[in-house]
Amino acid sequence: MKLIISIMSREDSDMVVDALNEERIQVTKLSTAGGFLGFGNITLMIGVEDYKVDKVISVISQYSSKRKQLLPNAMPAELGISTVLPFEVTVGGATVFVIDVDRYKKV
Ligand code: 2BA
Repeated sequence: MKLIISIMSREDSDMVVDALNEERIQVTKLSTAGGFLGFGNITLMIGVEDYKVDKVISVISQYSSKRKQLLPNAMPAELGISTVLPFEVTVGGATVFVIDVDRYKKV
């Protein structure tokens, strides 16, 4: 058995948890914060049989890997310009640890 620990944004974590629950994979969600930037993030703890590890990593990659997104960037009205110029930002990204579990027991 393995324990997968994965850190990602709160927005992405909702989709990851839903997709894992649909696969009948249990998840514990912790509210955490990055030590460097101090931004809030989510840490998921997922205990699974070894053969499910790749499936979990593929779900995490599908819903939380780094991607580009266009955001609207409205020009200030004082400039008399009504154009909205989109700009590109990078969102998402997950860190994944896979750890051997010596013993798993529910009492
Ligand atoms: P990422 O490497 O994508 O890391 C995002 C968040 O994932 C981190 O938030 C942290 O909460 C967690 N994380 C990543 N790698 C980890 C690890 N090996 N062990 C435990 N937790 C881990 P932050 O610490 O706030 O970092 C945010 C972003 O700032 C990082 O994005 C990275 O691009 C940058 N960064 C982090 N530490 C840095 C440093 N010492 N020097 C320069 N840049 C740093």
